[in-house]
Amino acid sequence: MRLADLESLNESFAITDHIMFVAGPGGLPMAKIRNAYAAATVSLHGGQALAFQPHGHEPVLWSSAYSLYQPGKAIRGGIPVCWPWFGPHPSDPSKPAHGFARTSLWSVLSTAALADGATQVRLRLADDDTSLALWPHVFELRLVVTVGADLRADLIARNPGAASYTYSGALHSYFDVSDVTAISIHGLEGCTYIDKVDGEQHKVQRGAVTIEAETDRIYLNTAETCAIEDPRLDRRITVAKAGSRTTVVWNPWAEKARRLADFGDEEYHGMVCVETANADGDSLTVAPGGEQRLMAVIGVEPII
Ligand code: TA6
Repeated sequence: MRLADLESLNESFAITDHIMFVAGPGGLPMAKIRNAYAAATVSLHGGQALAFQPHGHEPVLWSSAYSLYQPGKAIRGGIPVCWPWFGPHPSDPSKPAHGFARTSLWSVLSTAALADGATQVRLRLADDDTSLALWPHVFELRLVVTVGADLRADLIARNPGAASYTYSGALHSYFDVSDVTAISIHGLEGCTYIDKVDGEQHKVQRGAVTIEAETDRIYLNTAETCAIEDPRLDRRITVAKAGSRTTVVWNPWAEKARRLADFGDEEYHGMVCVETANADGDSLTVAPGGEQRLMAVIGVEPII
């Protein structure tokens, strides 16, 4: 982004002791947030929270050291916005996986220093020739990121058009863990899930989720808060949600990590995705003039 554009962003939206806009890796425009509670980074490329670190804690969100910070490429880490489809396009494999929102440049609607000391930034993405060529619907997407002791992300899908549209998607959150084989994920006990690394079989989760191999599961019919327990960091990362009936757990493990250009061969040891999704049968329809909201609230607490 040109310096003049950054200067304009800061003139309009910077708030002392809360938020300012900088050129991040690859020159991509980013909001740097720092307040009494935490530090965070939100990329305008992709509308993507990239970092969240409450003061006194280790980083909560994970990003790959091999991310490609380039227009048209998704950033590997943070909370990618998968929209208006989750995973491969339902019928056209030539279209980008997880939709186009995470590779588009979002604009800033507003910033605010909230009464409780949190910082809020509101981003917007709307249809253009590029999106219409991929998905023939007018839309307005808003992402509201609120940074306090927790990180809250609200993804609001609006329909300014005259016909309904149906979408799937996710807040595809990447979390930083000490060692993926040392953690356990709670909140999904007893849930049915689609095991995408075992023939899309439907299985039932017995006990907490633990990870010892490539893991790619869509948990169905769950609105539960998940907790990633990480004894080696003496912390529990909580992921609460609203507007979502599916939760996705993913770790690529060694072989898939090696195949991904923007994922270090050994990075899979230190991350796990717990995604707040509208995936599989959890697609949503927005009537003309209507909206749907997907929300995730990410917190961190000691394990006591
Ligand atoms: O997290 C679920 C998933 O759909 C996995 O199947 C894997 O493809 C992952 O998303 C990452 O997708 P990406 O397109 O970002 O490489």
